[in-house]
Amino acid sequence: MEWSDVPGHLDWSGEITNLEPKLKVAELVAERVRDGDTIGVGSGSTAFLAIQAIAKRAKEKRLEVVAIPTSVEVGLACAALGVPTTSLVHARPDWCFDGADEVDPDRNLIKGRGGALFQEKLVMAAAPETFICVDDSKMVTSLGQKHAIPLEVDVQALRLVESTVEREFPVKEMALRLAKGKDGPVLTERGNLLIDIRLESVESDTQARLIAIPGIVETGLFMGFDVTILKA
Ligand code: ABF
Repeated sequence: MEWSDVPGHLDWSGEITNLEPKLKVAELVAERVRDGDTIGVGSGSTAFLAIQAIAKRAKEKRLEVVAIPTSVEVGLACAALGVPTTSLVHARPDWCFDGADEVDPDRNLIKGRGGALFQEKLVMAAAPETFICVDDSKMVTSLGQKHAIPLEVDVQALRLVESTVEREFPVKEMALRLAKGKDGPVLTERGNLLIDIRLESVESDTQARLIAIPGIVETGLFMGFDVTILKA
């Protein structure tokens, strides 16, 4: 399947990697749906396959579901699939599902490769139950092994945040995320920048110390959420 086949997808031309396990885990998510559920819907290819499976099951079994999307992109996919949407302003999810970039043995996560980390964290925080849909490639022994940690940063605070992070953390690499074609920075749905950082190590207080820096709006470290890992 090409990502360009995905209804509502705005800007991605690659193939969905590890499609088979992602399809299996999408079915596992769809099996959890009950009539009347309000579901927080994550972003990324695994979450997309899951909402696709949910839409199919809801249609077949005549289940009424409402989605709370974590990005414009997945909101458009919901619309294309005929799944009605609402927002956290109006409703709370009964449960939510999402993908991840890394999962450690304590179920801490790195997320945010797609830049939707702010809304993803809000929806996760609002949901009493969260399912993280991954394949084996996402499992790590400690966070930061494969992926950088995304930081969502206010535009005006870019230089301040860069210098503060350099001073206070053992930074291996730090890069402003650039748009495809590198003709400018990626802007999040909230109009913020993204900085991707690699640290020597991620400690239990790293999230708290990062979020305390003025100008960092949110980070892609999802630590201490009581999530259930769904793995095919
Ligand atoms: C979202 O999509 C992000 O938080 C995460 O970075 C990414 C995972 O994408 P995929 O399922 O395509 O690997 O969940």
